[in-house]
Amino acid sequence: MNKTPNQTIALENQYCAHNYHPLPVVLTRGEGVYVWDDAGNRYLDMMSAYSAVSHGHCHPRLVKTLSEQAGKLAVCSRAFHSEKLGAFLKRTCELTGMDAALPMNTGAEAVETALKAARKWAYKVKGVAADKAEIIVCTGNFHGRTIAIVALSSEPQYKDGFGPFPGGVKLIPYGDATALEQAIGPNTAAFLVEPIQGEAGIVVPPAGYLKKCAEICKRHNVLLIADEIQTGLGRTGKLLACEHEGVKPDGLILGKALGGGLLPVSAFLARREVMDVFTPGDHGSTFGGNPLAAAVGLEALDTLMDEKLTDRSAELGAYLLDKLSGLKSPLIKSLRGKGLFIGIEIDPKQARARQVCERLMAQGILSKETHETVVRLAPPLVITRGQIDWAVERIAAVLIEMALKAAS
Ligand code: PXG
Repeated sequence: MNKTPNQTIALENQYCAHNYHPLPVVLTRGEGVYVWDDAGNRYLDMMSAYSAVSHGHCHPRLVKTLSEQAGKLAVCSRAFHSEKLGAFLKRTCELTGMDAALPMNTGAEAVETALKAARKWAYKVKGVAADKAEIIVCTGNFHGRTIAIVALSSEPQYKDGFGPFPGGVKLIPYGDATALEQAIGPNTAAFLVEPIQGEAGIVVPPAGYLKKCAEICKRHNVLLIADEIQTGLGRTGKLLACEHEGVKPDGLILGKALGGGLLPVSAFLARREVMDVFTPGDHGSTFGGNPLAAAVGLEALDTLMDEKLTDRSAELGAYLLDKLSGLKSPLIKSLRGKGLFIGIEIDPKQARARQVCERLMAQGILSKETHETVVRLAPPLVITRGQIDWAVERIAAVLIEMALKAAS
C-alpha cells in the first residue's frame, strides 16, 4: 500500500539521522525545472539541489548516457584505466584553462584534495618548513563538512562538538583584499575562496576583489584556489565565476553540476606544477573518476556548452533580478546575485526566511532559506522566461500576503 506523506516523513525521521530540517514535502519525480510530490502536486524547483541540478532534472541526454554506460561498465576503480576518464578530464581542463585534474565524487572530497595539494606544494615546491604550511580562508566560507574542512569554518555550529581540528588555518574577512595581504606570511600555502559565497547567503564581494586577491597571491607566491563547486559551470552567468574578473586561479574546485544532476562528480584542477606534487599512493578514492561518473561528467559538460546554459544563466538571471527588484516589498531588505544565483534577504523584523519558503512551497515553488534571513533562488539553468514570470507572480503574492500579516 502507498504511504501517506506523513508516514513517509515519519519513517525518515525515525531511521535517518536528524542532520537536516527539510520542508514537509515528499518528492517522487523530476523533469526539467519541475519536481512532483507523492500526491502529484507540481513544484518549480528554484533551488536545484544547491546548483547540482543546473541541467534540469533527469535531462534525457544525460539519462541516456548514464543508462548506456551503466549497462556497459559502471565502476572499476582507478586500479585500471577506463575508456572515458581521459576524455572527460581533457574536456574539463580545456574548458577551464587548467592543465590537469584529480577526479573525486563529492565537493568536500575535492576541497580536501585541494588542501592536500596546497600543503604538499608548499613543502615540495615553495620550500615551507615541515608541518608549518598555512591556508587562508574567509569568514562565512562554506567548503563542506569533513573535519579538516569544518576547521576552516567561522560558523560555530559547524564545529561544535567535532574538535580537535587540524591547525594551519587563518581566517580573514571576506571581500577585504588588504586583509589577505596582511595575513600572508612565509608559510602561506594557499588562499581558498568562493568567488561568491553561497551558503553564507549569496554574498557577492566588492567589484575587483578577486582580481586584487589574484595579484596579491601571485606577488607572494601563494596559490589562489577557487572553490567553484556551487558558482561554477554557468551558475553565475560565466562558465566560472572567476571569469567575471578575468582571474585564472592556480587551483580550481568543481562539483555539483559536474555530475549533470545525476551523480556525485567532483574534481580538483590545477596548473601542472601544483598537480605534480601527487604521486601514486598519495591520494585517491574508490569511486573518483569511475566510468559512470566520467561518461556522465563528459556529457554534462558537452550539454552545458551545446545548450548554451551559461548564456541562459546570464540573460535569465538578469531578467529575474530585474523583475524581483520591481517588487518593492517591505520584506525585502536586499537583493543580490549574479546569473541565476540570487539571494533575497528578508528583513528579520518582518518575517523569517523559512516562513517565506514554506509559503512559496504552498504556491508551488521550492526554495530553501540560508541563515534564517536569505531565500535562495537558483533554478535549473534550463528555466524559461515564462517560468520565471510565473514564479515572480507567486513570489510577489507571497510577499504581499506576508507583509499584510506582519503589519497586522
Ligand atoms: N564548497 C561549496 C562552495 C559548496 O557550496 C561544498 C563545497 C561541499 O560539497 P558537498 O558535495 O560535499 O556537499 C559545497 C556544498 C549542506 C549544504 O547542507 C551544502 C552546500 C550548500 C548548502 C547546503 O551540506 N554546498
